[in-house]
Amino acid sequence: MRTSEPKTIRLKDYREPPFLIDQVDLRVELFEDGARVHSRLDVRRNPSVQPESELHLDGEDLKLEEVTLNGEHLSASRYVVEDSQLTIRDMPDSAVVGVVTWIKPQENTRLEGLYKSSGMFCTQCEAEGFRRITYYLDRPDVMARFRTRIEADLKRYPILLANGNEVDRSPLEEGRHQVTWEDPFPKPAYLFALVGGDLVERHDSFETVSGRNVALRMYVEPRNQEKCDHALAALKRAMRWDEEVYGREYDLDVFMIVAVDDFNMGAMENKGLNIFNSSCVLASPETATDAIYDRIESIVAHEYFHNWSGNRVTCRDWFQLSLKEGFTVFRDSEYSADQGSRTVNRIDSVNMLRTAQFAEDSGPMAHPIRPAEYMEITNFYTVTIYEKGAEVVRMIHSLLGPELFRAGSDLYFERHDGQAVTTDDFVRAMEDASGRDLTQFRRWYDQAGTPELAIEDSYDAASQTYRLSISQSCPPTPGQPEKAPFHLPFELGLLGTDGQDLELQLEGSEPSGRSMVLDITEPRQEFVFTNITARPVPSLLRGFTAPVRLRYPWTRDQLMFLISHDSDGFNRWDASQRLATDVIEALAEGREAEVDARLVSACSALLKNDALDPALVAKMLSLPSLAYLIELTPSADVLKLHQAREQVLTSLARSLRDDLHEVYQRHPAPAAYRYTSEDMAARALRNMALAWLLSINDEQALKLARSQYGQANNMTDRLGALRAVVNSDFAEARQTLLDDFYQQWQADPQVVELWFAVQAASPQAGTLPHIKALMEHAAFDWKNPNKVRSVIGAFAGQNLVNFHAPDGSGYSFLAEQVIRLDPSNPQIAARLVSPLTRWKKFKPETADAMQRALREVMGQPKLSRDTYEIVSKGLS
Ligand code: 0A1
Ligand code: ZN
Repeated sequence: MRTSEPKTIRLKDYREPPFLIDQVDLRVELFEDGARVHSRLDVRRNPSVQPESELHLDGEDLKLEEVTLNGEHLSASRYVVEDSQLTIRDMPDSAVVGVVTWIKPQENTRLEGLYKSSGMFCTQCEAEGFRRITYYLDRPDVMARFRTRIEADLKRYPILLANGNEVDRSPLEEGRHQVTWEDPFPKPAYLFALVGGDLVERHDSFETVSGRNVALRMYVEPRNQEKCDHALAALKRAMRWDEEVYGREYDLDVFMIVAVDDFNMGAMENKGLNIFNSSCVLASPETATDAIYDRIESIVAHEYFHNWSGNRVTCRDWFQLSLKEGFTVFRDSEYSADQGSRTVNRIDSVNMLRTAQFAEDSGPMAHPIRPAEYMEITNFYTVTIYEKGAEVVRMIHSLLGPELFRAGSDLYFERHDGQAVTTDDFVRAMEDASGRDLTQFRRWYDQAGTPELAIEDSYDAASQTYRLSISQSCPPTPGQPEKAPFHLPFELGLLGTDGQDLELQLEGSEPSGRSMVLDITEPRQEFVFTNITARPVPSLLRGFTAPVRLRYPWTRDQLMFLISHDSDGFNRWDASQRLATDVIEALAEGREAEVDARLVSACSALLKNDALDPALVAKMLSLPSLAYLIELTPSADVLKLHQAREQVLTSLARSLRDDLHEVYQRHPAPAAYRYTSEDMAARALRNMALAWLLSINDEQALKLARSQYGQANNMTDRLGALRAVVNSDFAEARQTLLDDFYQQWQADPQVVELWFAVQAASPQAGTLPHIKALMEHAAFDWKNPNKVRSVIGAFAGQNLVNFHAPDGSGYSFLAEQVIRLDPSNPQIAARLVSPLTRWKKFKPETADAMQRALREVMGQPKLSRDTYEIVSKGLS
């Protein structure tokens, strides 16, 4: 057991900083055995708070070499160095504080602060990494101008980068050189970045709406030069989109992107110098799948959009994280929707929200999008802060409509440019610009949990009225037993017997079109629609206008009707998922023995439907994931759900075998790879057909898979074939293709990660002994988060049948790996352990075994604050 509990930080304890920093001058000397950081801070007392005589600067794992005040050495009696802070006594009203520290980037396995990754120096300062570089007021409401001079060996590190614009460079003695950067925009330290390495530079440029020319540069290791085109193209599209949709222009002369292999998260929005995990920015058709292309498109846009939503206007404190993350995810998802199919995009976001965020919201780590407390802030970069945060902004967009929302965002940026603000400031700008009262709506920011909407309806033929009643409730979450009602937009339509949307007219109101948005504010509300000549089929919560669970007693026939007729593409897909879920649950619970023929006929019709967007067809045909089915089921029995799902899959594949072969032939691969919605949809459908056919060990499909694997000119098709074979019973073919794949791609770390993940996530290939063997593989590397994620993360997060093996071996395996990783990279260890904290979702024996594994982790003497927080909350 850890001897002391980490401190809990609370929003209610927020105080303005007692000191402010106007200017930071850094001189960073990079060496082979460490780095010396000389820092000069222009510090002054904050006039708006009670004066304090001591200045406390944050610092971790630093070796302090010197402290000066206004250029004078400070005597030992004037300062105190402790574990995580440097205190300067008798601070004058203003002074230049000079600090020299020595750090060891080479030994930094946490990947926070300054570290080395494949021979290059780089930084990650969000959330509290800057204090691992030098002593500082490391909090987002302290905003300063930074000037950064980097010195290093010219041959090893010809490229030296920092935020802002380059202002000076010169050679130095002993083969060294210096480059100096100046960032004119005041920023919190979490946006600081520095890079030093032997990198190649890809140039491009962008002319902004006002005619300024911005140099775009991408820096990668030489072997990756051919993998930059997609990110650069996406960047230019995102820059234009932000001008057109939000009126936001870029503000520096240069915008830089750097790719690094070792990175804890996806990417980071450092001012003018975005740093990316290689897997989220590098792509070529041969090495990256369509899903990766999409991911890059959205992450490049996301980081770019932060330049306004995050950098120009930043967060006052870390409780406000969703201010920048929720808004920026909303912005990037709208951007992505504008690039391809809006419906398919929405389906992907909702799928992930309902699987991962709803699970988080019903577990021990449930927190509001503006949490009230935390132990370790890096644990709060969650699907709740990001994805639910984005849904909350989306609801404001739906309630206000696009014009007033834009007016609100204009006001927000104008009013708060250069400030560190709160989610409340954001909502207030929306209110002020629109005249709408969002008082009740604000509950979304401080109440956790997923609201449930129970819908009842009745039709009265005599009065030709249709009555809909909507009741809302929200289950308790840790520390919040009772919830007040939420304000949410609820879009709906009513389908007549011919499948057409009916004209909607609420009693006592004017007609309001064929789809309308209701304002839900009360625990229970009733709506009466008039002039309805026959009982309609309701299409509820169109486009998923609110992040809620919807309960309505749909019959399978109603769902079939929606699948074929709903004018809302999202709800068509949703109906297909509800139908499949209902069928799978009935089998798992033993209420039915055979797969309902209606599901087969719905799928058959979809396969033959060439009027619908093939991308939507592919989504509708995808069965709900096991993770989603678990999320829906109280006291889940993983094996039973998995078997029922497999039964549905194989029975569909058997009944539709000919149709699947036909679909496969109807969507042949074009001669050259194109990243277009049309081609991606064809690949999705083709690979889905292949996977279904291989699930029934279809010999002919194995031939198709082998030849697709051999001839593919892109990674989507190659990996699609490989995955289908790996997940089939063709053990020999599986091994042959896996070996061949590794042979061919072993020099490319991103592709090797795909190779690991395909095996680790496979119910067939990813049994525990095989996972252990993968961890012994030469390409596995404990220091590289992507490798850890692609093997251990994929096993515990995606390979649910094997992870939940009834003997509990998956759980103790995971506990062991978390214990092993925690001392070197606590951030990743804490993320890895989280599947074990979901024990309440499972049947009692499973839950017990999961808790035992958690207790094993908890028993470790030196657990990090990161892992301690997740595990201790997970056990409560
Ligand atoms: N702000 C980045 C993601 C990020 C978050 C935390 C990090 O370290 C704890 C690193 C990156 C984004 O939203 O893209
Ligand atoms: Zn972000």
